[in-house]
Order: sequence, then structure tokens, then C-alpha cells
Amino acid sequence: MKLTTAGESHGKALIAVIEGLPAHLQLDMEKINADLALRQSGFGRGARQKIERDRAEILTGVRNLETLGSPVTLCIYNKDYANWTACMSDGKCDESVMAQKSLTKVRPGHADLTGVIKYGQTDARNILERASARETAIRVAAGGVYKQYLSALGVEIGGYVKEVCGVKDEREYAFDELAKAKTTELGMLDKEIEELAKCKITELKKNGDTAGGVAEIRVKGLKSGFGSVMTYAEKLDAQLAQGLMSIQAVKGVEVGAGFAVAKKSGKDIHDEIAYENERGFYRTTNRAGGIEGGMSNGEELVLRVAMKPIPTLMKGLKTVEYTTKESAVAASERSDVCAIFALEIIAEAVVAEVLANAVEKRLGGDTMAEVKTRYNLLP
Ligand code: EPS
Repeated sequence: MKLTTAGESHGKALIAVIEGLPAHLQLDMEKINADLALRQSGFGRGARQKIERDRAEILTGVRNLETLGSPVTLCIYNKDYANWTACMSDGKCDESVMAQKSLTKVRPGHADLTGVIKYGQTDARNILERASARETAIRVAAGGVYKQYLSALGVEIGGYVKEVCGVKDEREYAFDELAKAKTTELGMLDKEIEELAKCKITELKKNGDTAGGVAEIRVKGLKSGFGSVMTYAEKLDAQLAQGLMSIQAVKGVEVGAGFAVAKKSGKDIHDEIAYENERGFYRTTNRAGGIEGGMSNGEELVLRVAMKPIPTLMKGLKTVEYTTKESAVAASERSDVCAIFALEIIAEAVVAEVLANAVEKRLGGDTMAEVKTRYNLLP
């Protein structure tokens, strides 16, 4: 299965094309739109989210709410395009509006500077429009399709926000407790810690500053053997890390105990193996996070993703104006203070994409019935 996304932050629309889905996958668009609404929510989001009301529209590949096996195209129209037509149109733009909206005081931590040099631009808007995390809206829509493919096999994905700018929830939660996170303001499961995190965001906002955080993503019901021990590029943890690192602002990914493995001895890290007639083989602990040797081992997948603070600061950092090369204060334009709740939703979508691909690689199948039969035959 192949996913391509396209679209600029203030352009007409965002598009995703998914190739390789089997026929007869029933799609519930309301579930996809619910994820899109969650991605827009969360304490610390900016004014843009008051303009957009993201809803995915299907343009191709689906008839009567079922996939046909042909490429599925999803589209989200940017409502804000109406306010940006003069300088974001594919036709002739208004030079004065373009100049007014241009960005040359390149932002530290953003794609601005490296992007303008690489693509021979002077206006970083030609870079930031694609670098923008607005692109994640369409990845969440596509992820919603992959989630429904996995759900048909009994594979479910959940998650929560574990940390916001140093305010951390140290507790571990059972998978069934995670759904509650979607009903909170910041995606955190502990009310008191969430209040502290909100205070932190409010304080940072007052100072023209921003926050990142950590989200934990979990997967229940994935059988063992997805990914590969034979080919490095097909290792499941490698593919998950690639997918998660591709999300805007992500700087770190952990699987299971993650970086803590380096602090402990083998006896305290490796998960002992047991067997019961009804359950089959299982691990008595899950520090490996459900992946050994690049393959799922049948335990829950446990992944954590670290997001850096958003690089658009209302009190800009020191920089250099790109055209004059003079010292300057970095550009600040409307943005979010914290988008960690969004990251949690986006990371679920990306994990769904990677896992659906791993399932398709192993099982193939032109119809959902074939995929399900093959999945159910696995130990
Ligand atoms: C973003 C800047 C802001 C964010 C945007 C990501 O957009 P704007 O410049 O229009 O205020 O709100 O994220 C989204 C629009 C979104 O839907 O997630 C950036 O520079 O990355």
C-alpha cells in the first residue's frame, strides 16, 4: 500500500492518495471525521483551528461506502484559503499581498532557512507552506482508513499524552484506560497533572514561548510475526520509527523501555517467555514494547514520541534576515503554543499506516475477506 499526500497549509486543499487497499473495506467516515476533530482540539492550539472545520471527502476509490480496490483519494478543503487566495492562488498572485505575507526573518528550529537555500527561494513562505503541520490533517484522514482496515482484523490503536514541557505522568495505564484521554483537554489521563500542564502552557504563552511533549501510542491485538528479521528495511520497529519521525516537530521515538534499556542489565530488561495452552507463548513483562528482532511478538506495541516546542515563537529568537544578511528577530506569525494532543492523534494515524502496510506485505489479499481469512489462520 502506498500513501502520497499533497497540499499547502493555506492552499486550496490537502489530498491523500492510497494505493493498494483491498476491495470491500467498509468505511465509516464519521470515525475519520471524529479523529480530524480531535486533531484540531487540545489546550494550546492557535486561532487557525477556529477557522477550519476539517472533514474528509472521498474523491475516488469508494462506492456505496466500500473500497473498490482502486486508489482511494481523500480531500480536506482549507477554509482559510478564502483569506489567502490573493497570495496562494495557482494563478497570478497579487505582488503586494505576496510581499506582505513573505517571510525572510527565518525562524530557528523551522525548515525556513535550509529550505530557501535548497530550493532556490528568497521567501520562506514557499517552504513553510509545505513544512507546516497542517499536512498532518490529511495524514490523520488516511490513517483513519488504515485504522478501519486493522480494526477489521481486531487490531486497535490507542494512546495518551504523557508529558508536556517537563510536566510528566509517570503512571502506566492498561490499554482499556486509554480511551478516556480523548475526552480530556490535553489528552492526559491524570486530571491533576493535566491541570499543571495547562498552567505551564498558559505561562509559556504569556512569555511568547511554546511547548512540546511526549505522547505514548499503544497497539492491541496485533499477532506475532509482522515486520521482518531477514531484511533490515522491513524491520517493524525501523518502519515505525521512520513513520513517527516523519511527523513535523518529532525529534525522538522510543519502543518499549526505549532509552532506559541502556541503563539496565539484561536480567532486568529482557521479557521472560511463558506458555499456557489457551494463550500460547507470551512474555511475562513487556519491556521490548511488543517487538523483538524487528518483528511483532504478539504483545502490545508500546511507542513513545517526543515533540519539540513549536518553532514559531511570539517573542522571536535571534536570527538573520535572509536577503540582507543583517541580524534580526525571527518572524512570528499566528501559530500554536502547544500541539501535543494533535501529535497523539497524528501518531496513531501514522502507526496505523505502518502496521497496515506490514499486514499487507505479509498477507496480501485483493478482498477484505481474503485478508481476514489469512489473518485468522495465523497463530
Ligand atoms: C503551523 C502554523 C499554524 C498552525 C498549523 C501549523 O497555522 P497558521 O499559520 O495558519 O496559523 O495552526 O497547523 C494547522 C493549520 C493544523 O491544522 O494543524 C505551522 O507553521 O506548522
